[in-house]
Amino acid sequence: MKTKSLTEEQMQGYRREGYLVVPSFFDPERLQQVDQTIREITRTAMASGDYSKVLEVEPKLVNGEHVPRRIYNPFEQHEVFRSMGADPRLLDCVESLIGSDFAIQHSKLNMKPAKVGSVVDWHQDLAYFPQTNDSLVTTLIYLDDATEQNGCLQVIPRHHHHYFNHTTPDGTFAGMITEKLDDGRFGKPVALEAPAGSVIFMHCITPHSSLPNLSDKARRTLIFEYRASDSFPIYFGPRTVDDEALVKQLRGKPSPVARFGGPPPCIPRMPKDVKSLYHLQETTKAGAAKGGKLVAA
Ligand SMILES: O=C(O)CCC(=O)C(=O)O
Repeated sequence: MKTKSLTEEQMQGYRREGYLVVPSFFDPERLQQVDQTIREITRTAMASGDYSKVLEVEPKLVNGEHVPRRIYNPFEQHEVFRSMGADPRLLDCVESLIGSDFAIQHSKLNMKPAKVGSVVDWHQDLAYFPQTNDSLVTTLIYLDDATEQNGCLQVIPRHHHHYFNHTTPDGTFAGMITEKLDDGRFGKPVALEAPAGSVIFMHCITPHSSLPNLSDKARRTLIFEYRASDSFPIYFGPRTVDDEALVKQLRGKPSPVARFGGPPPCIPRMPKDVKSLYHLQETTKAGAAKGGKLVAA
């Protein structure tokens, strides 16, 4: 099989813009396997009576039924997802971006089901989990054709060297950017439309979001996060310990030393009992709707 690591031009584009789209990276047969696996996992979880360890559902019902919005930790849950997250061609590309020693630290599958798929508000991933440096890349694999209509990913290019504010006025972590982004100061968001099988390589500080899916087509995205071996988590509570239990070295060696780099990391003061990004962002917006402020006056 032909190796498909990144070209110099693609790497430069990633460094400059903070993201890179590689269209149709995975072929339809591979996507078919993933589709089958998602159906099996969903069916089994929903039939079990307690799906909450495996997946999270949309707040809105579809035809009176719960529909999943996220499958947790797919890399842990099934060999088909593991083989995708450890695919040698994908890892070659990751290696082009963060070097030859790296681990996978997190995975998730966002389902964005037709009609009800939840919004994801603007945020920067590294604001959720501070690290000693910013040599982390997220790969987002579109499992369906993604368009603006079904809520494709949007990014704000060239803003991966600084953090936006993610706190409410009392300093609590909001899980979303609380500064005004739409007044032209930061440029226009770019909607990343691409066919099923495409991969987006996104820097861990790139601001991104996606609109709700009001169309009649799902927009599922399988997400893997990789980090250089010398990027270590900064402890900010028991959540760090839980997250670290999932980290697996995929290439090269673990590092005996931490490297410091990137903008000074923000330390998120997490509210209690946060279940997911969706849950936290919804809680923040509900607080603002009740009269709380999102942004300091
Ligand atoms: O699925 C999406 O549209 C965005 C994914 C994302 O940013 C997240 O889950 O952290």
